Amino acid sequence: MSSSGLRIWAIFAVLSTARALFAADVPDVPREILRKAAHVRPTPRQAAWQELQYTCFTHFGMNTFTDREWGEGKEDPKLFNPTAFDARQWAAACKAAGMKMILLTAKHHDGFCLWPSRHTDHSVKSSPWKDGKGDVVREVSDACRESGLKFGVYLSPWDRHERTYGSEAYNAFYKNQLRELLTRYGPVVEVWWDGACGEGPNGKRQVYDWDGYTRVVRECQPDAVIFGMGPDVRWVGNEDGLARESEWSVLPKKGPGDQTAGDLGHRKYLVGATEFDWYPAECDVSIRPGWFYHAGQDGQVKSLAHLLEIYYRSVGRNSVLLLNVPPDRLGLFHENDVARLKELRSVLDETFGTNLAAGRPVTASNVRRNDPAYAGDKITDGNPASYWTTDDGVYQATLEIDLGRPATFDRAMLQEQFALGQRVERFALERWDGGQWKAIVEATTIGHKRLLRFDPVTTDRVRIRILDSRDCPTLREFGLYKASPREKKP
Ligand code: FUL
Repeated sequence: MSSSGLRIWAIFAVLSTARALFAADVPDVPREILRKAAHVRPTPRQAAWQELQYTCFTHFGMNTFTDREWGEGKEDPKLFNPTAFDARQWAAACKAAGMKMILLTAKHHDGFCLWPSRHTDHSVKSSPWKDGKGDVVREVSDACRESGLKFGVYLSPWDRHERTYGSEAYNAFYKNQLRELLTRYGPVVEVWWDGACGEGPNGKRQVYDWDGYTRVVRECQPDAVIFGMGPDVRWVGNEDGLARESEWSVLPKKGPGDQTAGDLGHRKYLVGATEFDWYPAECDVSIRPGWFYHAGQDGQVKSLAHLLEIYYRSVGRNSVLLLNVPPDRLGLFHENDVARLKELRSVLDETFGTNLAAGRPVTASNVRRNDPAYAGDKITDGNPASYWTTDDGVYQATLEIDLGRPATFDRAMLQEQFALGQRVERFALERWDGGQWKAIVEATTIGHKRLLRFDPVTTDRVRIRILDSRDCPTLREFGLYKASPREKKP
């Protein structure tokens, strides 16, 4: 065989092995099951939450004053005294960072309440702060409303202070606290229930009335999603802020079992499934090593490069990013954290400020019923309500985008019309090199948003190839960008 013949043979062998491996990995799931999964939709509250994209977690409370991560519940309320507390400073920093919500630890595991609860004295009302007349939840929720941010609450189910914990009476106590938080402070868009409990082998055991708690949330704040032990939003499975390479919002019913497992919505879990849930992922991570403020960590605020990595692998992988910024003992976001948030924002704005595909004509291989309402250029019109889709039974398609002139880019953004379901399993991006189409990058899921990074490419035409979709694919928006020089190489 000639050397060029050998090369062709080798390429062919590699390609067939790759195809065989993919086929072995992807079981044959009947099309009706795939279609059923593809048609599971988010509830309006889940869809609204998904659009927030980038949100702020604030761990603030007794631990801020004891330099701990988990309090014991025996702390003296007199320790809580943030001398320069200013929730507007938090809100201003979040707003400038482009975050859309503040989710506050109204009560952490130590049981100390940041609002004057009628159901316990272990709260701000027993502290010297504002002579016991202060209410952190009030001030933060007001500051959010004033600056156009949404507001969410973390109410720890595990409570190391409350004496009824471990008995049925605690469920009533917890519901009463929920009711206070959800009726006194205006709209709440997310309620956070974590599953942590460090009671140990001889510790108290609480049988939580999750269904009862859920009913209280639905009754008091029907638009709020419930995270974690609740039905609406799932923990991504790590505290590093990173979603999976393939992050599905549709999972077989009964939950994912092990939330830390890989590729939870993969076809292999769909075999034999008959019911599905929309159960999207949220990525929680702290900007510092701890969730609470520790002065000793002032020099350990995550770097710009680290935060960018998190952003691309959370917001850019069909998840919502919940980035924790812990206020200090003064009751303020620390200047180092504020500066880093600002830096991140300016780099993201620089990268995503100019979409080189905006308004450009798109030719699609298939358009549903040939109806211009679903035409290819709906993906470059900047209108999130419009989208491209195909006829039923079409699971592969191509969309060619004419950039009009050679453009250089190294970032791409794709969105499905996720309110209709999540469908795309695999797609590729290609560039026209003047004579033929060349691969840029291949990836799996899209969902609400997929961000891709690759080496700079210069071309005047790009092509999206939908390689596999559970039902007729949809695309809502598409973008091409040149990364800010302040971004390091991927
Ligand atoms: C965990 C808690 O135990 C940590 O303290 C922190 O609040 C984190 C976000 O959730 O379950």
